[in-house]
Amino acid sequence: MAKIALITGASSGIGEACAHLFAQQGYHLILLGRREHLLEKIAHHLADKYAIEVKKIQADVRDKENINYVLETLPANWKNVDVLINNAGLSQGLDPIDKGNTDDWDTMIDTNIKGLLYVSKVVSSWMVAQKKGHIINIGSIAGKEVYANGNVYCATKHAVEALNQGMRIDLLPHGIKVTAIHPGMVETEFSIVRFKGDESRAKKVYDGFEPLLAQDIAEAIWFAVSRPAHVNINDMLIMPTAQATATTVKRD
Ligand code: NDP
Ligand code: 8X3
Repeated sequence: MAKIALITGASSGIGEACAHLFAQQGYHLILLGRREHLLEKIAHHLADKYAIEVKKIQADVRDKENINYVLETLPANWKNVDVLINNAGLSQGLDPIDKGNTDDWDTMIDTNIKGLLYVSKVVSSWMVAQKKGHIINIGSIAGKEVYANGNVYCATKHAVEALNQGMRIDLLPHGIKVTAIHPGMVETEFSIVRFKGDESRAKKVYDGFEPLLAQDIAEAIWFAVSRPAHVNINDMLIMPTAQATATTVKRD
């Protein structure tokens, strides 16, 4: 059987770009996300175009019981996951700590940290059993720096950075590779989600410079995954050329 990649947050942005690139490389795919109609469209297109098998999992990574259920009830041959891309994540709001919305904080913490952990626990146990695998954790420049009003989102991505290191240590005896990919600004649905559907505010984030494309990040992930067995990329920080730090951007 061809190799299998499980991608969380595969319905848009970086996850969708990874689905395309891994399909092109002949991987079978497990695509996880909440918006089933988007997963369906992507799965249908990729299965047709690349003659691969695609399983869709409509699920919310925050729902621990359901994540355990949908993953553990996969057919045995689909549990031979070679690559897990922990990509599902989001930011909600951009406010100082005294004005933050605590529901938004819960959503970010539950998705970016706890959701990533729920998926990783199940899939890493399969990888331990098969003594191989590669986990890619999508962090952020926000996991390397803290910027004004980024408080809780930055904290979740710093947590991803810590978990990435912890996973690498714990899974070392089992021959499992662990890599963090930390993007700077990528134009996806990220800012639309952060600003709760305010598309004009979201658009302004990328005004006057060329942001990264989701495809740029997918290619970096593929670079990490396609290294020889003795090479692991621990960590990659990838920025638009016009962005020097989280908030230092050269705009026209
Ligand atoms: P998008 O909003 O385009 O994609 C986010 C994906 O995550 C969607 O597929 C969404 O699917 C999924 N998702 C969100 N919440 C959940 C949930 N509870 N359960 C399952 N899936 C969920 O943004 P990006 O592609 O940019 O974001 C991907 C990752 O990259 C995130 O972790 C983000 O933090 C990170 N990142 C993004 C940067 C950027 O500038 N864009 C920079 C640095 C890091 P659905 O809504 O269908 O569930
Ligand atoms: C998303 C990038 O702009 O919030 O992780 O630092 S940003």
